[in-house]
Amino acid sequence: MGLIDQFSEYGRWRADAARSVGQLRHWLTQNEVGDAQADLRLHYVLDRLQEDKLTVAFVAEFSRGKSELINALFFADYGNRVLPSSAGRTTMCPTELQWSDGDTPQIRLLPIETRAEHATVSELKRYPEMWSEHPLDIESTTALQGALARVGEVRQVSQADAERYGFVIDPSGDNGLQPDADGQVEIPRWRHAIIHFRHPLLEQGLVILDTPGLNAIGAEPELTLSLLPNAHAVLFILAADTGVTHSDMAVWRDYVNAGQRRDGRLVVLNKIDSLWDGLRDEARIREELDRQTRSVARDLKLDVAKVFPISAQKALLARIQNDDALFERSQLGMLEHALTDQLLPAKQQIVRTTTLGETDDLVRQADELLASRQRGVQEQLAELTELRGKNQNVIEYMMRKVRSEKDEFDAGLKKYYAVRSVFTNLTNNLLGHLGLDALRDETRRTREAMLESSFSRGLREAMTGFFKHLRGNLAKSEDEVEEISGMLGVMYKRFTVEHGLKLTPPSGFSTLRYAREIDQLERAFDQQLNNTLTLITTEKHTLTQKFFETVAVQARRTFEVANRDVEQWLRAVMSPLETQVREYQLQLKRRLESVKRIHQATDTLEDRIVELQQQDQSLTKLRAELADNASDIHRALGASSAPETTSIAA
Ligand SMILES: Nc1nc2c(ncn2[C@@H]2O[C@H](COP(=O)(O)OP(=O)(O)OP(=O)(O)O)[C@@H](O)[C@H]2O)c(=O)[nH]1
Ligand SMILES: [Mg+2]
Repeated sequence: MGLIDQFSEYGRWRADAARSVGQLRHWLTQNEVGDAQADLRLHYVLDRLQEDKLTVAFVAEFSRGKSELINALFFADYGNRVLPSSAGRTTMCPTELQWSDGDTPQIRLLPIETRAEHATVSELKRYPEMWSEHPLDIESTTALQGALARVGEVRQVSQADAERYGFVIDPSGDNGLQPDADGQVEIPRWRHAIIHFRHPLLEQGLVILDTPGLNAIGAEPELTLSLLPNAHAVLFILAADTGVTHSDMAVWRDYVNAGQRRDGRLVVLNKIDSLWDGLRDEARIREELDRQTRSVARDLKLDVAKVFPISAQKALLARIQNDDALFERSQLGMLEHALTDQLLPAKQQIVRTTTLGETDDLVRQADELLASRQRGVQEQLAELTELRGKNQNVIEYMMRKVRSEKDEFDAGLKKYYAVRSVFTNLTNNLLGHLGLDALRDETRRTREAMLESSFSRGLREAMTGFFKHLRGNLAKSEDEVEEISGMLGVMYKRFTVEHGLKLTPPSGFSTLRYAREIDQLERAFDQQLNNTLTLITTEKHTLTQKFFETVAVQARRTFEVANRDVEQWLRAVMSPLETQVREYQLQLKRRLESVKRIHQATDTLEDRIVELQQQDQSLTKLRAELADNASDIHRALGASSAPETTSIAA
């Protein structure tokens, strides 16, 4: 199956999953089993299923064929090159290709001048007025090519301006931009491009990130600190006619291999057609190709199976001309397989696990509620059946019994409310440490410290302090989470043992994930800092501050997620207990009333028994429907077993 087919299948899979989750949500509301909380959680699950993006980034030194490979993989249907690809530097700014419902076809360009300010690209995405927007004419391939060629536009500026935008100048041209005779340098006109383009793959949530060659990459820290580490797959491209050069190695080391994650990284050895010189025979060509592939694997310290020799240009040509033999020879098919085999299943597994984590939990809660309702009904039935033919005295005894049970429970409730206020205090502490206010203060402090220090040691100290502070806050949060967990555990146990509520012990929560993200961010930052140590001090300063702004945005993202997760966890651990306590109170009241009524008129006893039997049956039916809903979701997501539910005799 081709990439397009696999991806549309993945899109259908998500749509099916969303449909089944939607059904559960509808059913819970209709039967009044869920609460507002559960509804909100399912709403988030649906949101996530609907706008699930998958980013594939293409990274290489200039002219290795990134844009050509994107054309061959995704845009051959247009019968021509869609993205500009030519000798020399073509793509001058990072370019995202994407499509969401409601978009109009257009190219949005962020002027390079915005680099003079502190704002990062992801922040600027929220301000449309900062971008230059141009509609795309998708009917005409030529018009489309013309519009997309804008990602290659350049400008001449003074050296001072170029430095203000974070570019490095080097008169020799080896380690930076080389000034021309008039002292001007050429820089990209745009800082970032977003192309909204309707394409089956992009509609399903694929985001393609094309990047420019090394020099331009080097100046935009956001790529290395945020865009690339967050991509689901990174394709690193080399060319067979140049081999692995020094600057290829630098790109690999600093931009592809820098982070912790090694999965989803594929190496492409492009332009293998340069070996088809018409002089060598097939066997010799194959030998040469094997040799090159092995040597690339050795240089990059990779398994040979991770290196894919291809010809992007011939693959594009073959697809346009429907030439199967040429496509076969281009070997693009193997790269496509690797992409679909590794990328989609891994992504699908994550979506599956997070979706089921939520739905299974909610189904279990709903079933616990129904089960406890049913237990209540069955107990009443048993009591009333016993009462058949018994005299007033016995009924009075029953009433006293229920009353004393109720009193006991009320006493338990008092303790529960006391503990709950302690819980609220602990929660406030937790949110204080994890909160965004604390983070904002620390970010401001670090930024000021960096501005004041004039030596690289000071810069480094300020940053080390920043990361240490964040980790400290995470550690404190972890302690508070533990305290809350412990307290809840005791409370859950009390209600289970003393009052017979059926509660699954609360699940734990760990901040380890966020601490890891912060560690990774610090490592990436250190790497960046080491790369800039060779620069003169003023440049180092501006660059480091730019890095820091990106780091701050990434850190805030991590903390935002941590906050959302911890709030969801707090609700998830509290709400089953609250729901069950409320439910139990209601049952006691109902039992008391029913015995009272019988006390007043023993002749309604038989009617009441019939009524309870009907309630019991309809609860059994509801629980079966709920289980059906859950299995539907499991089936749609392609997970084998249905979730466990409490079994009680119906
Ligand atoms: N022979 C041959 N040439 C190729 C192949 N793939 C790309 N090229 C050529 O290599 C040149 C550079 O290709 P691009 O796609 O522009 O490379 P890029 O990596 O996007 O380069 P920048 O955008 O400048 O960073 C173009 O002239 C392509 O036609 C290939 O498989 N074989
Ligand atoms: Mg390009």
